[in-house]
Amino acid sequence: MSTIESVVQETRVFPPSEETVKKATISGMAAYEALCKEAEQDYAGYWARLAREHVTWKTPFTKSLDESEAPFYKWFPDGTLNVSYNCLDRQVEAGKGDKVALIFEADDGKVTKVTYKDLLARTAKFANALRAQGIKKGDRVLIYLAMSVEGVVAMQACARIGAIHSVVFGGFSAKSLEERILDAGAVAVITADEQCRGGKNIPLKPAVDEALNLAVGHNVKTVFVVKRTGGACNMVAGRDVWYHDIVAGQSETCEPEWVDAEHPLFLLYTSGSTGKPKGVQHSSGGYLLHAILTNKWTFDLKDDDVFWCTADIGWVTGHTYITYGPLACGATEIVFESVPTYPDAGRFWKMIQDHKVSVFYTAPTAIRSLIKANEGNPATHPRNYDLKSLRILGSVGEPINPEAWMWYYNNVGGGRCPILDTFWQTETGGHMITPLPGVTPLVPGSCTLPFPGIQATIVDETGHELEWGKGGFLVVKKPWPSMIRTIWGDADRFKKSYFPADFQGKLYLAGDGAMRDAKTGYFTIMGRIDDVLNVSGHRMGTMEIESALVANPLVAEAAVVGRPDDLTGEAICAFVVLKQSRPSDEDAKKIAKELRDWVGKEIGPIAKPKDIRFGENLPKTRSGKIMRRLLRALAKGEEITQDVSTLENPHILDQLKQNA
Ligand code: 6R9
Repeated sequence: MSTIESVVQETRVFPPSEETVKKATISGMAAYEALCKEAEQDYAGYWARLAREHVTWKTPFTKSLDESEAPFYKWFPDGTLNVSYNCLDRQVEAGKGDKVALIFEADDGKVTKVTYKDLLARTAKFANALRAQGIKKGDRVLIYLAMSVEGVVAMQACARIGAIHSVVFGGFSAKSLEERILDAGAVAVITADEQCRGGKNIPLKPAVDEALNLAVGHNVKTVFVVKRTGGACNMVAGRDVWYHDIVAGQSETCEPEWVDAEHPLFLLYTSGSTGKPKGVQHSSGGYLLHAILTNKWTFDLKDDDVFWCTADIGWVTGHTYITYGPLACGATEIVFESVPTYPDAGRFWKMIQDHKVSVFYTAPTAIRSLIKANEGNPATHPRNYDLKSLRILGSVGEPINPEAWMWYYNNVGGGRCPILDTFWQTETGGHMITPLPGVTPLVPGSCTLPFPGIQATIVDETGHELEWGKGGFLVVKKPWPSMIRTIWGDADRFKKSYFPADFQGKLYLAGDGAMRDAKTGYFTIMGRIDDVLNVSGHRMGTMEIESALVANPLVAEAAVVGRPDDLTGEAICAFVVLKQSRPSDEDAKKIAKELRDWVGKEIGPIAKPKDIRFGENLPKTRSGKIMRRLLRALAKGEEITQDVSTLENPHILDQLKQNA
């Protein structure tokens, strides 16, 4: 049974426990509904009230929302603030200086605790070092670092001086880095000699060197290098500086750059339906507000909580739920360098036990791989660990199938902890549709109801709202503070992608299909409606992978589709036509490996196709269009029962059934 069917047929309901309701900041359905109503009556006023209560402003704003250039909305436009001040100084000033902000656990298990006072001092020193290199407000700084204290410090330091950071996940290749360095017009790169994952040291710096060699006409003047392992590291004189050298002797205080609420805090590149990744631009004030609110309301973060989000800072989840949100709430949080299966599949449970984690946020793909590993290996099963500190669990990145949900609920949460299935996107900045722990009865596989103030609904292709029970396009009817502001350097693409003319330019189009339960109105996400795949919670554009494949000298033509996969949610399946004749057997295997490695180099290992199938041609209509629906059926291994009468070349379907 497909996930969608099993979710739609799901009848189990888990109401919040009395204890959870009592403790929760948003307590009870009536409180939730009151907030939704307030927002419906006056959304600008609702968010303005919250922005005054939760954000510390240097200059208070007088105007909550400027819609004059919609869809380029401006929230709290005449207010000024500094995000790093809100995360760090504010906690120290409130007497939390000695509270642990970060518990860093390294690959080898070594633990480093950093207090708020420490984190502020480290951020100030690096911010001063950035300024000393001439980096200033508005400059773009690219960060290519693994999970580390320095990663958080680097982002916070950029925010402190008003520089716009763009973090690139350490798994992306030199080629991907090059593209982002050029598109963002970065003036500096922050990286490390190597990263440590699963007992291995993996070089990072060589990819930066290669990217800068490739990037013709780039503006990078300085490369800051964190010494993580001390492994061999090429340093280019006059350009590369060691992080530890440059921060030594810097002052531990640094006056923040007070910026307008709309000043860009960061760019984060993500995949869309065309070949080129989009630089999603976020603001300072509105983004920070939602980061704070969702940590306080969805995760119910309290002063004594220990929060752990297992995402990487290279993804948006690591921005909102590691670098910014938890710190702006003054929480203690874990920063984890390693992988869930090292040294064994009990690593997560052991860390929850050791650090008394109370709120745990991870991805369905991690849960599924741990189910597989732990059900086969009783020694690392969660039942062997003391997980009583947990009170709230979260899920993000892709739909969580009810089976994985139940395992997570029973085995990790001991049947006590609500699972918050949070639906959101790089573009939305924070949670959009999610249960709240003290409010929402849970249904496995459903992300339930919108976060208070988010006016989400489902429409048909003309933008008309559909009744509950019908599937359609997920949209948001009103602007909200943490929404994407634009695509860096491509305002036109921003409008076309997110506020299309089909919907009169008024609805935010998420790019996901969804439906609402006919009785409860609960949302179920049915997957992307564009050419974007979700592999292990990572967004990959099919066009991006196709362009990488056709860039290989052997390849004449390629088409990429997704197919369901038990472990990774979706798997990448590539249909390839070579310039030479169609290969078979060993030859096909050899070329398939070559092409996988090629894609790994062009984009990164996460983009390597799982299946590669060779054909003399691709299934095309007589007018030459690739019939993707046939490819999707072939990828799934389905019999072709569809109408193939418009197909130019039916015999190639047989060829494309075979995996190389
Ligand atoms: C935060 C993040 C966004 C896409 C999104 C959707 C999928 C994320 C989900 C979910 C079902 C959830 N997605 N959370 N689908 N249920 N709880 O993942 O951002 O990397 O931009 O991906 O991920 O398809 O459109 P991002």
